Amino acid sequence: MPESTLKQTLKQKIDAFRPRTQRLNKDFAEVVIDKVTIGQAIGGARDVHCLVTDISYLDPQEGIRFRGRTIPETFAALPKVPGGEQPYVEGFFYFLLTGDIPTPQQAEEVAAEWRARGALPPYVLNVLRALAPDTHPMTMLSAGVLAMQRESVFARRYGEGTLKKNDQWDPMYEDAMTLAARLPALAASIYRMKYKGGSFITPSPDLDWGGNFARMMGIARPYDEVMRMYFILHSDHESGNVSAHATHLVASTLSDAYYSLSAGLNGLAGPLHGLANQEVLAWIHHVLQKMEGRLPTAEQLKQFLWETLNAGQVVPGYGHAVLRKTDPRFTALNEFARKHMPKDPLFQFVNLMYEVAPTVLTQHGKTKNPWPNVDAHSGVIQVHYGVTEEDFYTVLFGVGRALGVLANIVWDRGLGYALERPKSVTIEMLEKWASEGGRKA
Ligand code: CMX
Repeated sequence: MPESTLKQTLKQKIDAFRPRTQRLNKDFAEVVIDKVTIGQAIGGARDVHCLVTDISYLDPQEGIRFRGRTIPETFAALPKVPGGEQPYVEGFFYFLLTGDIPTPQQAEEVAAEWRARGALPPYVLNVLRALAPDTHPMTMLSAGVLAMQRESVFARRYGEGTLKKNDQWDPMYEDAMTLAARLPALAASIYRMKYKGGSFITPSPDLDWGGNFARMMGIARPYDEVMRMYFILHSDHESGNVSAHATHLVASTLSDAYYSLSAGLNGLAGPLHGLANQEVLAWIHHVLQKMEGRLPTAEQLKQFLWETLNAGQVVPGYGHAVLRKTDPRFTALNEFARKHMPKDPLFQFVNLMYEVAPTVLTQHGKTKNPWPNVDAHSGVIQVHYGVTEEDFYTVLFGVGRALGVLANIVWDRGLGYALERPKSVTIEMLEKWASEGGRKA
């Protein structure tokens, strides 16, 4: 395959960045940028500044910026798929990797390359078929990704013993491109296998990545538009979230993209992370069942929220480890729903929750952020367009998240980021340092 504009541009960018990180590592390694507290050591390393990425940055008040651009700025700048309002996901991936807004031709070039690389090998379907029928779709996604590891270009070239450190990004890029290209077919095959009797739909040579995903799911327009937006919104949330961090951590051992993404997806499958979108729908259904199908009033919804909190459970879709305001991804989905499905009863439920839950969570007094995150909204849009199987929702999150974490591990290898290996201490040490008012150098 001839070297694409994307790959050439990426190579120039990596070469330009590499001396900057090398200089920081060599001349400024002792500069103190953060003090780790006992609370951070036992509290999940919150706010410890020890990961580096230029692909996105999450501000607690403002929310995510991709390559310096807010969500609305990103969507406005990217080239749109002809006949629609949403950008090419392929163009977004170009932007994540390079920081440059691609031309429509460059986005289409990636689209053509992903179409060429995108066929799911039959052995992957055999692996999925061998799993027990009640296997969760996230397990199927992770297993499907892992099954393809045998094709890793990175693992093969590393094994040949001739791969220089500065060249490691190249086979990582090749694996990332193949994996990204195949994810729509993998996810749609899981959906069709699990919920539609295993009747698969082939992709079209005329469609982009988002369009082909909708086609292979068997869902008519405007689901393609919904999913382009959805995948972009879920792609990247800087490096510290569990799915991004797990992918980066595993890749830091020079594991290839297949091993690394599979690990990240396993982290996404936790209810405090990506599984929350499934949990939100389950919670809504629980309330509607109790209400015999009627929408609750604000007062009734408050009671349901207190029941959940008093039972010691979290309210899914609310709170965030970094954000301290409404998640702009929630806002983007809400604006889309207001335009395209304003009368949908589940949309009305989401809006009622948005009115009521922050006050209840504030009164409850535990969470540092009583505002909704992306998972509070994403599922009801899926229901509206016919994807009612809520245990599939985290797979959709995973396909989107893959774009961000794959872009990150290409750059990890480009800049030669080190094996990740934080230091652990014992409780006894912490107690000693606590009694001495801190650790003496
Ligand atoms: N409902 C009830 N309690 C909550 C809460 C919620 N939505 N969010 C936080 N809390 C509680 C925490 O469980 C914690 O309680 P303990 O002190 O008893 O352990 C306390 O408030 C402080 O938590 P925090 O510092 O505000 O939040 P964390 O960084 O520890 O956790 C998160 C962040 C997202 C895991 C948490 O807000 C949560 O569990 N939310 C519900 C699940 C959810 O929506 N997850 C999706 C997040 C987005 C994503 O990754 O997809």
